[in-house]
Amino acid sequence: MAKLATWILLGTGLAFLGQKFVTFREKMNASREVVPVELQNCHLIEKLENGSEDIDILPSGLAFISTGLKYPGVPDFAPGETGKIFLIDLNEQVPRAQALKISGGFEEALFNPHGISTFIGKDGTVYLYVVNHPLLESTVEIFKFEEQQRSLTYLKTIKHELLKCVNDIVVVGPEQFYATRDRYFASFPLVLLEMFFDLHWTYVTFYSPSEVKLVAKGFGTANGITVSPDQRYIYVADIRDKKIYVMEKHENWDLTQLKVLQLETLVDNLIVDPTTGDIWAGCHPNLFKLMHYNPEDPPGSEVLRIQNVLADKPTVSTVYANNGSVLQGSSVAAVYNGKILIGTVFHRALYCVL
Ligand SMILES: [Ca+2]
Ligand SMILES: [Ca+2]
Repeated sequence: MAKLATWILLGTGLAFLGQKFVTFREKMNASREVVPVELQNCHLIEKLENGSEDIDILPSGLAFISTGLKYPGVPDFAPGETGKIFLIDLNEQVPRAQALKISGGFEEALFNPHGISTFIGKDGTVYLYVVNHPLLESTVEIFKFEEQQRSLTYLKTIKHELLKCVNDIVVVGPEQFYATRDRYFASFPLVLLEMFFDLHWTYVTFYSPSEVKLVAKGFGTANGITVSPDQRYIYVADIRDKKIYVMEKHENWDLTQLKVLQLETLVDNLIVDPTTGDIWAGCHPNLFKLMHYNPEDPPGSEVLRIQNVLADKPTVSTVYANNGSVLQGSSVAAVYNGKILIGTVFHRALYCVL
């Protein structure tokens, strides 16, 4: 009798794990092959060969790009190289990428930039906030952009108990920002378990020098975050659940959920076009391929444009999709004046005229 009970228990356990694995593969879109959608007049940008995970474009057309991300579970083709912030002027006929020098005593040897966000002060000073993972910890670095010299001056580092495993940030005031946590556990085997068992333990934090608090929780893997042009709504991507949350932002910085968009692809970073309010999303058509990198069958890229996000039926269109033959692991797409810049987690960056 005891033996039978053991077999039943074992069988149930295996069936449970098998079901979890099937669900995990479905969530990662493991069987999905991307249907190509081409753009005209595209070229890969020279010097950006080691990731371009996040992009932020100033109203003047200058784009900041974070490169060289090292992150558990992500391929790394340049193990010895430290991360950098590059600048591209999208007004140029053939935009060139230039690495920004950093002054002010910043420890560049440990620079591992991830999500970024710009903020323009009342006096016109441009600040660049960067999620950094020195030794795989999480900090937020604040730099001042020196436009004449095309360089960054390091100002300060922010660390906080509620700023762990940070993926992206959006700055909403002087030293005030929202940040996403993309995993509960820091070590990669535990992250896999977290995904495998579909835990929803990640969240959004609001940070200011006087108050730090959780403002939204229960995400599978909170990832990209941005704000609407009128500053009323915060958009949060849950990459694992293939969702974009529209959150209402209140005077006390709390967020309440207004609506959720269910998509069919794994959404990474979000950028809002300041002129139209459209959301541009860098997406992973098949995240399984990114996590089990195989150069013979690489992960693809996909860019979505979401128009009228507040309407009953927003328009979602695929602007670009590639099976990895050109661009692998797209994480962000930003537009400026009829041009688009598509960045990736670990691969190259593509520039196209729309
Ligand atoms: Ca960002
Ligand atoms: Ca991201």
